[in-house]
Amino acid sequence: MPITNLAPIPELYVSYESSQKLKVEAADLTSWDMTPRQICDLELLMNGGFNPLKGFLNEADYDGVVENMRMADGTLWPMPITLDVSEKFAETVELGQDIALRDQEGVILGTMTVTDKWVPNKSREAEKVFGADDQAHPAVYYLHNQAGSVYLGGPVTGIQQPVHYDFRARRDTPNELRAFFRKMGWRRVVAFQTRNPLHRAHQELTFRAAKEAQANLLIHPVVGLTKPGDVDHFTRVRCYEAVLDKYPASTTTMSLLNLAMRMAGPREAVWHGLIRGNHGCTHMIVGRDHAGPGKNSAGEDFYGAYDAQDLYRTYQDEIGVEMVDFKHMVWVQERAQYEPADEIEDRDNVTILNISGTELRRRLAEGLEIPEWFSFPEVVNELRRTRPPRAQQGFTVFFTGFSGSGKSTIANAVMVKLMEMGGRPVTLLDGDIVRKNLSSELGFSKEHRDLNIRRIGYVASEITKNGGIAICAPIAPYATTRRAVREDIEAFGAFVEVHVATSIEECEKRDRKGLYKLARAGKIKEFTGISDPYDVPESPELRLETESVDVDNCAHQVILKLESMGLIAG
Ligand code: PPS
Repeated sequence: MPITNLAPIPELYVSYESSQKLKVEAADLTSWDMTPRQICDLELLMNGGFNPLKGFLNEADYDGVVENMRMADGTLWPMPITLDVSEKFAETVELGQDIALRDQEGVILGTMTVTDKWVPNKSREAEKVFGADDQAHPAVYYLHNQAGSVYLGGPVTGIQQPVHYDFRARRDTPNELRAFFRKMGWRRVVAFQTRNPLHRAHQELTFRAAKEAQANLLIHPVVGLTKPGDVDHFTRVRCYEAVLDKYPASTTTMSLLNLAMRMAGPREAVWHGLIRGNHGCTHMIVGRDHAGPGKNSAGEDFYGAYDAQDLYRTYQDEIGVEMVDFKHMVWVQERAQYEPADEIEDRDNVTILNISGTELRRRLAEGLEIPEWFSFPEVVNELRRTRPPRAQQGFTVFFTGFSGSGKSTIANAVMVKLMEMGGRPVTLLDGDIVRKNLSSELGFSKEHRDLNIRRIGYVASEITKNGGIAICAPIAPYATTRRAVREDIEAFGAFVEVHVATSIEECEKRDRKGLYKLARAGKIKEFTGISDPYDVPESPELRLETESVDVDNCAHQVILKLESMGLIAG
């Protein structure tokens, strides 16, 4: 395998002088405000992390990449790097036109000459790239619900890097890392890709991998976008810093990679290999279930545990970065050390210990002990600071149901009961309150309802993040919007969906506000349950039948649910 980490690789940036000029000129161009994912992609396009890509994929390259992981000229590339935009924006752009690419503050990071514009077949993309058109896969969900419907392709000219204010000293472009390796004389470098905090087992396995490959070690965590629900990168980087001290001096370094992961398992492993090659690494550790997205909607794994290793092996020579197989490390109590699970010959006579990710989260959530053989105390402290036990975290209770189902009444009762218990501030975001204070200009079209729910979700996520309790009680008729809100909130604390399952017949019979009568008479249009849809929640945390149960009992069921989830101390 060639030594790949010596010479600089091509970047898409123009010189400083040209960039100053271009920046002024680009201010007059039609501009696209990039999404967080596009900003990550653009950074790696411009700095050579996605070398040999010269821009967002054009249609021919996209087709090849989707179909068989090859660009039109045959180059291996497994992941579609596309500039998805809205139909409305696409209509304003002609082929051959230059557009400015802006970050979320409006800073122009680069320009793109649009050579291609097309409407992709997203289901095909999902099937081919992610293995299934199943929205349980986070990238498939993103593709169908967040990505724009038109793709633009064309070469990019880089003006400036996205600005990062955090951990600046730990961020390196591929060429900066290459220069560092050259300076240090590191010819063989094994990369460890990660989106999780490192514990003792990881430290052992990475150290062993480096020894086996007779290489230096690069801890190369992803700090762009990872899987929804992951530990935030600020916490993780503080944890990594603590673990770095545990390696022998000057064998190991760490650099942060602003990659937006897709959780595409096997294809993602090949992509990670190419990216690490660009960053000057000669080896990469590929583990069990590398970049796995979790379970599909039938409850099965999307990919086989070793599919990523198999695909990587097939393309290893072309990738140019040698794979180091991950060893499953376990703690052998009698010998007080980590050993590769498959090398323990006396396994019947020794005690083998391991703590799974799920068990770790449970212990953190419940404030239970995490033994020193499992993780370094500094790492555990950081994790506990970010994730206090559940009974001290913020959370959101999200009631959904028809108008007149009893949401507001039950939500009020729950609020009062929680306030009686004390400990955390409680905010009620009732449908009516929100429509008066946050969404007074909105009506009841799908677009407006979605906006209304996203606003509620945003406020609730802020409350949750800051340790409070948010109680929401809108109709929230659309499942996809409820799911999006769930994702936003679960980044900070629990999301407890409560379906107030009063039937439409019963709501209409009660008709407390007289609205159903008006809806039947056609005087209120788009009325949920009468002339507008309601997606019944498939698996809410709690479903309340209200027809023969009084309000106090319904509220009590919610409190019991919160207790059983560990959100309030028993
Ligand atoms: S949504 O769909 O979640 O944005 O709705 P929400 O903000 O909860 O507002 C629902 C309240 O608005 C009144 N109302 C209507 N509801 C449904 N459909 C239509 N067309 C409509 N027009 C007005 C109604 O009183 C709802 O109040 P609740 O508290 O649910 O009874």
